[in-house]
Amino acid sequence: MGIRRTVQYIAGAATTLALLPQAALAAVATTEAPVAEATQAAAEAAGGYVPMAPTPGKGMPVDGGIWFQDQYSPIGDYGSWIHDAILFPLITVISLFVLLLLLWVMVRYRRGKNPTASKTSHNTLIEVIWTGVPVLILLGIAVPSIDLLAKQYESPPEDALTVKVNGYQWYWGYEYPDNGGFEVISNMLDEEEAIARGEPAHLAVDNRMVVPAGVPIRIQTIGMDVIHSFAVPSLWFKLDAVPGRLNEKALFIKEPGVYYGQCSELCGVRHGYMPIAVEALPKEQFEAWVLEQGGELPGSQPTVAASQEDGDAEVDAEAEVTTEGEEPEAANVTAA
Ligand SMILES: [Cu+2]
Repeated sequence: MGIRRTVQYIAGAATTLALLPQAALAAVATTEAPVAEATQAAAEAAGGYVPMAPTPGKGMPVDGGIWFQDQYSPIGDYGSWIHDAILFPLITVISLFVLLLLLWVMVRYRRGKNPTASKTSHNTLIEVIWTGVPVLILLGIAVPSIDLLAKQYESPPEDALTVKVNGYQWYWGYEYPDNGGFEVISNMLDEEEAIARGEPAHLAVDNRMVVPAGVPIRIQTIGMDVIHSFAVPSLWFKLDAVPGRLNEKALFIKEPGVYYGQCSELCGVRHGYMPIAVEALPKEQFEAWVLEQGGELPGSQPTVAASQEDGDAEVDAEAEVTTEGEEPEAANVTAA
């Protein structure tokens, strides 16, 4: 009866796993978007910022995926290495070993084959082994995992670029205190528009969090109403955004790309509709984007526009940022 139950349970669990709505999450848009491409080409010719087209499968979930997403940060490489090279092989070997022992006991010592049971109750050697070996295994796991934990808490270097991530019900705001303090408001695109732009549904946003690749970044998170959590799986990044508390964590993105994530703390009815899209650009392109948003570069003269018209230019620039994009009303919709 026990075995049958176990088999039923395993079969049930396997079915549940297979039916997980991976497809729903990984609705990677493969549709070509000629209109979007034409617009992109035109804007590129004009030298302006154009949202980068995502690479299918990079920085986003994939159909049927049950493994970690490919990692694009050094800490992500290390973390997934611990999983792939240490934890996963180890649990596989231990599970198979225990399964073999169970099968061996069930067959070799069944009543028919072994009518007179042994009265042995102690065996010092075996007891020392089955205590010592697990201790060594746990110590072996503890060393790299505590190391990973410590690395995840390492402070960003002093010259890191600061991006302040504000969690709102139910959208994100990205503030750039090192670049004049402008804020980019980021709302989810609806499904048709995301697919039309060649982006994954439910993950694409109107205005992305744009950052430089290959330089250290200091992410600060805060909740403006309730607790949210800023999480991007392919960057091995998750940090809660708590009201009244500024959390800080280092982020380093190895290469340019678009990396998607989601709010990972239940924050209300539209918790599932406040995705994150991080666009990492080469440093010069990032700086061009900052100037285009009306921001300034640290250590440099104020931008031409700002020096010409003083305060007015900055106010205008900020207003432009927050209302930019074709769907500014999305913010109102979510707030209603
Ligand atoms: Cu949230």
